[in-house]
Amino acid sequence: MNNTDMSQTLQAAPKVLLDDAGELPLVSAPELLPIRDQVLGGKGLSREDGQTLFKTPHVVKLGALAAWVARQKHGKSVYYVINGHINYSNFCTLSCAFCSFYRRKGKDRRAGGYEMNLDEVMQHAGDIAAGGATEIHSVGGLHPDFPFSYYTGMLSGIKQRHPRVGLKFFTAIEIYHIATIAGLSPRETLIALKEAGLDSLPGGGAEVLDDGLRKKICAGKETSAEYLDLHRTAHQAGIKSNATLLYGHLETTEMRVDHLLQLRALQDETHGFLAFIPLSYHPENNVLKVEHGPSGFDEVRTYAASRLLLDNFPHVKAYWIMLSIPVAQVTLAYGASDFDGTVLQEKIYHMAGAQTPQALTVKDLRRLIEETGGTPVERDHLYRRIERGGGGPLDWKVAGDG
Ligand code: V47
Repeated sequence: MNNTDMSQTLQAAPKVLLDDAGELPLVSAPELLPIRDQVLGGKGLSREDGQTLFKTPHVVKLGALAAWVARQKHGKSVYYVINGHINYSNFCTLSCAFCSFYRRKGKDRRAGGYEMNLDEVMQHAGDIAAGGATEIHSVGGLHPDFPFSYYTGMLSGIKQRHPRVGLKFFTAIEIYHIATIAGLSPRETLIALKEAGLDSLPGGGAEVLDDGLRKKICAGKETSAEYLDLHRTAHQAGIKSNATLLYGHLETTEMRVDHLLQLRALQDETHGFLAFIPLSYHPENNVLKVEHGPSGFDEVRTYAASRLLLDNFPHVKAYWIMLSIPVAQVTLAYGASDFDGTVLQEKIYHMAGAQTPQALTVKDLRRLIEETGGTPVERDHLYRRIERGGGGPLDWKVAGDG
């Protein structure tokens, strides 16, 4: 394309492509022009386009394009949730190389193994709900001897006490584990858990959907197809979910692109994913020999590439706990439209060396969003808008569809 053609294309493009300073983004990134045209035309990007996203030196321009996509989907709204985490136990029958959280029950010489009984779980849930949370996120290790009733009891006990709070519980591998304990199929297990109070599934455990790499970093975990199948089954059972990518360790860019395309294909089939969360690898206190996690540059690139490739996902989530607060804030200019939440009591990343605080206040979350020019919108676990009254933390109601 010569310069005259290019300026005609740009003039014909919608005004919203102009950035705040009135300048045309992407003019000096020729490799991104066909990608921009595809995005403008609403066409899904190809595997080759995906490679370009991860290789282009024009990361800032990539970010502008991804931010434009987020704007088209959500305007200036940036979502956040008042939530808390309950990591009910870190005893696990697996020993994933990247994981700093797990301990082998009775076999681990390291300190720090723990398990909560149901009273303790209820206590934590009560604390989280009393702070006005609309969502509880709960995951744990594959515990060697908790019975099925532990998992159903956790859900039904919390639901009974806090019926309005959304319960986003259990990764795909936990569901498989619980199914084995229960002697049920994964589908039957999901239905039983839903009846007990399960509302949605978090996206954890996807790691990288490449079975060769999975053997190295998470041997014994479900295969890529099994991860996808569990989410498919959940969506078919009316349970929405998220998806993740653990990046910045041994994976290649081809694997990252392939991972995103597999998720996009499943989303085309089920429309059951709410958000995608890129999880940057934290290298401390585990056995995966990688000198350092991804650079800030790689982090924002991965956010932008994810936003552009996953055109059918409503949200890309900036999980500030592992990004650091400043980088999380910057991802809002690279396609992220959700800042996650207050995240009381998170353990997985803090055991892997995350230096972020244990929780953020709503005031901080809103300020961080406003500083980027975004409009903070409180959401629940299904991205419905929450309205708060002046009657204390429990004075909230679902006000609309986001
Ligand atoms: O499954 C474990 C990852 C995940 C490390 O769905 C690590 O809303 C980096 O999935 N370095 C758990 N990552 C967290 C997770 C999540 C977080 C926030 C929101 C949502 C959501 C999901 O963390 C694990 C694993 O993939 N992880 N160890 C580590 N050293």
